Amino acid sequence: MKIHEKYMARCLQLAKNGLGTTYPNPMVGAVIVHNEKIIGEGWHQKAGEPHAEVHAINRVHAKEVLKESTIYVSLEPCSHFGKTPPCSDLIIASGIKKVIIGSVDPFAAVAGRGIKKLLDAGCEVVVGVLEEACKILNKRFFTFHNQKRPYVLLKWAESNDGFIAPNPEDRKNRGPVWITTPASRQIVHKWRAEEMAILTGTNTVKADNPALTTRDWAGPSPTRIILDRKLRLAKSSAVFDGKRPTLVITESEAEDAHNLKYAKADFKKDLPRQILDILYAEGLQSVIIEGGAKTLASFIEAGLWDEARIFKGNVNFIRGVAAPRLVNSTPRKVFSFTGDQLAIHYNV
Ligand code: AOF
Ligand code: ZN
Repeated sequence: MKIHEKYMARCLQLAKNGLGTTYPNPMVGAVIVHNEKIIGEGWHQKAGEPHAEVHAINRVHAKEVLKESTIYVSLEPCSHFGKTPPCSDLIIASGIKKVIIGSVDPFAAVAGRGIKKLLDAGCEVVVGVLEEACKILNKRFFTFHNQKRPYVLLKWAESNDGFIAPNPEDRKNRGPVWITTPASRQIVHKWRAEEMAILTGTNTVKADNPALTTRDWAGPSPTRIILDRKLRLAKSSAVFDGKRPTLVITESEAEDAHNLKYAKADFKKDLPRQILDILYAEGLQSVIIEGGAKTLASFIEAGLWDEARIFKGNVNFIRGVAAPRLVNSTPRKVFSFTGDQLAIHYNV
């Protein structure tokens, strides 16, 4: 492996220590190298706390060697006064002359200004080392700032013969239907804990009465986004239990209440786009869409999705609600889980 890639890979490794705690900030790692030895390392741990570069510089004992050292950082050093002062100023003041950067920061307050500051101060700057990996690590942050919308994940389970739910008649006759095994519920709850929002449509709330929480996984529950065009969903639905922040998207008027907010949209046209605009305005950097078929299909048709996670079970439904079909799936990511490793349970 080439030398820059080697140290940038270490930055990425360090950055991942911030998984789940840096939001809404990205995960960032930094490494300081002197005579081919790492003399300081750091990562951004929590929004409001020092950035990766600050920790790395603080870890160097012999500050006088900084002027002969190189700093590697997975994201462009910042140029703005946010909750903390600019890292590019700190690097310049430390005497470091060589800065190797993974990716430009898409955040509008930085977006190249950190690099400019460093160049203006006479630093040698290299940009784009392991760039793709740096962007993938913070895919939610990059999508949010570059595309002005949250990162969109689609999730569903389908029967072996391609149905997302059995026919309502069969549901009555057959009782509970499992697409795969119970272990999947835990995986799904882990996934929910990794996202900022979880969205489901009216029919799914009616049919399954899901709570959309992470009760089988130790992690935060995302904000629930519920589509309820005419506000006809039962107030007793689990999603309206008031225990988690919940945002209802509707055409009707309603008063906000504890943990319950309403946002208006026109359901007749470009609904997925409007939904993502609402989530962007709320500062939500990602959303996992857990059906049903109609809601999933509307995002697929609009091309507004980034990743799909599909469980394929062994059971056959013969008839039912057809699973969504992915169109234009490149360059998006599609993960399929087959066999009995994962499960989705349909309540009846
Ligand atoms: C860096 N190094 O380790 C991180 C950066 O409010 P603040 O001061 O924490 O600034 C947050 C912004 O700083 C964030 O949106 C992103 O653009 C950048 N994050 N920058 O130089 C870091 N975490
Ligand atoms: Zn910074």
